[in-house]
Amino acid sequence: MSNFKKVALSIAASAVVVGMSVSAQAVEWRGWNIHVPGYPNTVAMDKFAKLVEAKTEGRVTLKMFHSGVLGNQPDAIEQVRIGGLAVGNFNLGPIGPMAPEANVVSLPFIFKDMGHMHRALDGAAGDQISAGMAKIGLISLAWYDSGARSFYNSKKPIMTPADVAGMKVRVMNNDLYSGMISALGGNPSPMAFSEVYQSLKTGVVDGAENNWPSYESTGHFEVAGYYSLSQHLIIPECVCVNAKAYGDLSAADQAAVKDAARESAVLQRELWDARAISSREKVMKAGVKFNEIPNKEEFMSAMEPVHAKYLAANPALVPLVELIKNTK
Ligand code: BDP
Repeated sequence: MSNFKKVALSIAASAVVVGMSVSAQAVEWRGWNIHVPGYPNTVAMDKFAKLVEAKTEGRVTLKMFHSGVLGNQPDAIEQVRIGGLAVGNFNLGPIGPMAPEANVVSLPFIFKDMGHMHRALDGAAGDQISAGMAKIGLISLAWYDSGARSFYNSKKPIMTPADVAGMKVRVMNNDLYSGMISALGGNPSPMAFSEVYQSLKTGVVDGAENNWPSYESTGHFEVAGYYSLSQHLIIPECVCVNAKAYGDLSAADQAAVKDAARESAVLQRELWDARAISSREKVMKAGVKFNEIPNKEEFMSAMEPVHAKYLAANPALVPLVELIKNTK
């Protein structure tokens, strides 16, 4: 054997030894979260981090980065997919364009209410959605709540679809949301969450759509004071982990991490319900003009073409959509 080969072999052998000792050491994960301190997801993700460390007896530690400091959501999803980051609390909205099964939750009005969404996600439909996410490298360990999204704007109360016509409305990055605004005759403007406040304030957009807690925590209510209860989207969120980082753990540690996520989700849902009420109270006290939608069916039928177009382009998803609609 040449000297060169001997050296190469011994380097390879020591690399194996180093590799083994590394895997026996603690794994340090970094986690992304878009929300500010005190938000239900932030508190729950911190609890997740604590539980991960406790339940794996320190073999896995998780350092959470909140307030979107590690970047916008589409980029963070990509990072968790490729392993630049291990963990993220993601809304399924911006995951949808990459994972077709996960995109069905972004069809307007697909869920009747939060209970329907929970039953679907906790059942067979949730399993199919998780499997679709796993195909793109995201393991969904648990589902978090994100309430129902409604329209808000700086101009006027929205009562009928015609009121949205001509309005410039910010949406999350997903063609389904752009299609939804266009179907109402509005002009969709996909943009990062962090840019919405300034865009509303300067009139770059007239409105946006979100749940009560995000409308309040971002201060959007200060610059877009009409909130109209359309509840057109009920989008679940995940505690997602990079598939390889998760796959590299022992079976026992995988179970521990999953347990930790599920326990954090129980807390998140409790905190969510409380925050939805307190956020609503806070913005109402601040003078937000709130209205119910007299006839939601008008919005449902105006948005129906979004479903039809999507399913015509993705016929393989028809059974999943049916499964969700038929979940009692
Ligand atoms: C919030 C979600 C967050 C999204 C945000 C948005 O929790 O993940 O980034 O909406 O509208 O409700 O971008």
